[in-house]
Amino acid sequence: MRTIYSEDHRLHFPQAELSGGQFVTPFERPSRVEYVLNRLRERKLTDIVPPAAVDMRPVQALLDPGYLTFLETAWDDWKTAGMEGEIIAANVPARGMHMDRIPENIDGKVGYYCHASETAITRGTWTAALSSLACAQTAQRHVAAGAGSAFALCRPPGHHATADQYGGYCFINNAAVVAEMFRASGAGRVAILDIDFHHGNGTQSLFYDRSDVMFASLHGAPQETYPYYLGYADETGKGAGEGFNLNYPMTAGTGYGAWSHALDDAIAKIMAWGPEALVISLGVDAYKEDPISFFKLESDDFTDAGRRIGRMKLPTVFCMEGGYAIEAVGVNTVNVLEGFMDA
Ligand code: OKP
Ligand code: ZN
Repeated sequence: MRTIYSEDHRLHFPQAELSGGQFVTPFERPSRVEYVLNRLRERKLTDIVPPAAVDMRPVQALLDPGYLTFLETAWDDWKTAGMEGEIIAANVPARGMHMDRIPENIDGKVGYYCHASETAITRGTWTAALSSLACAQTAQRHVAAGAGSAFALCRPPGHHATADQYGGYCFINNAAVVAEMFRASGAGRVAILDIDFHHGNGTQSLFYDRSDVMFASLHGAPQETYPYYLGYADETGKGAGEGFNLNYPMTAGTGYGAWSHALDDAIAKIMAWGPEALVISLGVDAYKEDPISFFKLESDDFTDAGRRIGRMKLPTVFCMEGGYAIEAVGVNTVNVLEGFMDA
């Protein structure tokens, strides 16, 4: 399986993340990717290529143009306004306030376009987010051209980003753009399966009223973990999209028995629908040692999960999402890919 990778991800590394009332080194840091690259090479998965130039057309169709302009210009506007530090949202439109009037002041704009203040924007964030997107797009073209599968080593991740909000370390929803590109390249039905520990709220929101893209997510229950305000099992889609959104929230301590049961259920429902392409939001933070998550998967479980996904025998693009037990991220990620190829 080919990996698409750009070193431009390094341009996004905020000094700090707000966590538990302290500023800490961000969990989502560049070294995560180094561990994945090293493990790929160790396992002789050495077909690692840079992405082609990003194509903004499918992105503009899916996301809010004002949001994209905001991301592109936020750093300059922030500095022009005399701000000393990195961009962190301090004010957000809350209950009882206007949800649809965009402030002129950059500090206000930041809150309008952000849903979680742990995520900072830096000078290089936009370039890094575009390089992450470019990896996903190049992987999609490779698979649409008949490759069978590809691994987009995306960083920063994407599944929490909506049409007009960043947060949860995500800025542009790579997996959603890939699904949209599969549709544009002729696939009538596309499934997105999100196995990251966190609910893919951004992906869900982007396709919630659509019947051409099915979204299934296995994740920590929103009562207990980020993103807190979305990801319940009764969110099944709306309008034409009713029945095309599948959430599998699971409680703290969930191990591979219950998790793989949910995975099998999601896979069965996806296969019964008959999609022509599959996008995997590949986070490995369901791992037992993950510092910000609470599932109990072992490294070998990721191989088994990859095998189950491989048995779907669908053209598949893997988009890297989370995983913060840094030294294990490479092994766990590559285990999924090897299980997939071994199916
Ligand atoms: C992104 B992805 C740490 C809290 C972190 C945000 C988690 C974002 C996860 N104190 N909250 O889905 O792996
Ligand atoms: Zn996650």
